[in-house]
Amino acid sequence: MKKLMLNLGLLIGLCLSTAMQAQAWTGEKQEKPKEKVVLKYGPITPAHRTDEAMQKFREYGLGQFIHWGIYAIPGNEWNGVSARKGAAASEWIRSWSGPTAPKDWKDIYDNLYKQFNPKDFDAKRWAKQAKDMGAKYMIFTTKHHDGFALWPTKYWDYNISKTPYKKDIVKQVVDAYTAEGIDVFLYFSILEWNNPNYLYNAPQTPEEKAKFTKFLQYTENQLLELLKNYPQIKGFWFDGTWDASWKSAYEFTYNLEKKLREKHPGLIIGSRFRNDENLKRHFDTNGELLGDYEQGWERKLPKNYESLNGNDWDCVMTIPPNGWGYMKDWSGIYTKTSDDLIEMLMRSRSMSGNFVVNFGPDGQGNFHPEEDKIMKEIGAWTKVNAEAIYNVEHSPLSLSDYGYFTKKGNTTYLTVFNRPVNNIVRLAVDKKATEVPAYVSLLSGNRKLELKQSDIGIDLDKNTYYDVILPKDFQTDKAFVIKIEMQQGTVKTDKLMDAKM
Ligand code: JFZ
Repeated sequence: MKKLMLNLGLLIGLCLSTAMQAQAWTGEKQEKPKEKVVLKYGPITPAHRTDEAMQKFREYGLGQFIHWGIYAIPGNEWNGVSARKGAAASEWIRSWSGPTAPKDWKDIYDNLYKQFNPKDFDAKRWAKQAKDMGAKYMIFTTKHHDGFALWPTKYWDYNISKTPYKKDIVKQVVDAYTAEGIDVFLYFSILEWNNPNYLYNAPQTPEEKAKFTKFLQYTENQLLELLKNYPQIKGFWFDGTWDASWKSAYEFTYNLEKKLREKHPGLIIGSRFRNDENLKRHFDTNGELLGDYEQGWERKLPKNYESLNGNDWDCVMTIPPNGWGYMKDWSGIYTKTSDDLIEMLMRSRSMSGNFVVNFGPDGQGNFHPEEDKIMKEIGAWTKVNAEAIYNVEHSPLSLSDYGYFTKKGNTTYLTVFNRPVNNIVRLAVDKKATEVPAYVSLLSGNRKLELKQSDIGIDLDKNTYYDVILPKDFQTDKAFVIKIEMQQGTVKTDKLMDAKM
């Protein structure tokens, strides 16, 4: 039995990355059955909620994710040994095993909370920094897979009140960000590695069933506790919902989602909370989204707008390749630059999605110095280009190699990442379009730009072209936005004579 447990531990440890891959979201369109199947545990909310909370969600544009917990103490290494080449990413370090892992590692980890005392933690400073970056919402880890709760939960002793720090961290974060006008969503992992009542497989025996029922009740208690303690929150961001145990509890999870929504009108829940009775996650058996927005875009982006089927979505992104919690050492790996992140932000916005950048503060409550720098750089950019980022949506203009289009009413924005060598930005407009560019300017400095139609007249081309001339004296090393006012009108095309062939 002991050997089995050991093997299981090893297996879980080593296969976590593989397991994640098996989970990996492909972004492919969900297959729909020919005839709609009647489901008892399908979606609870309509496909495209039109209430105020959801309308605001669509306007957010940029978000901040924060992964913080006990794993911030090791910071992805222990006694000088980096876990980076092992199985575990930063916040997964508890699952470290194999020859590189310290002896009794899980035991060491499970006692680290006795040292958790972040003397520099200042939620107001974090919130101020997030606001300066331009974040309109934030997602905060209340409890990750290690089960440690950053709020003083009544339902499990392994929580912040048992650390030398003692004070409620979730409350400070919710209050400080809300005061800055940033909406707060709470990250919550269902899966718990060290909870004796948690099961990976679907419960079979009466003992297992009794245990898992206790676990489900505990989860419900904690979620209701969070809603009661922090009524300002706008939504939950669920994780760790992929195990067969949770999937088998679809009747319970359906009722729980209903309960949470009744207690908290307007609550936003993504597609990673529960599955239907056929164990379909994210999308149900009929291909309908389960939850209010598609929550599968983790460190990846949709290939195009059409593939999203009009669903709301957000993308959450790490700065290092993977690793959400604090990593002491950023050397030897590619870490995304503010330019990379701004590019992904605008790519997301051009497909009507939100983009959420993750930060992992250290054990004292400080961001990595590089994270401080990235926040500042993104902030400098979002300040100047706010109009093109917030409260905008996908534009029907043809995709462009210069950058990404976003749109609000009659105004279209082109964020240019690739500046043409001849300084002529050529916009393709369908010859049958009923709206055409009428006035263009540089968003930064509000400088009017020359616009002319260039109907280059290639046979079989459905488009005509509008040229925007960039002044040679306009120099920048960052992406910039061309603001295009569209006007009702039809396109004039030059046609001289068709050749006889
Ligand atoms: C999960 C966590 O395991 C991870 O530690 C982090 O908190 C992240 C935000 O969420 O990781 C996942 C979950 C789902 C997928 C990928 C990574 N997925 O569906 O592709």
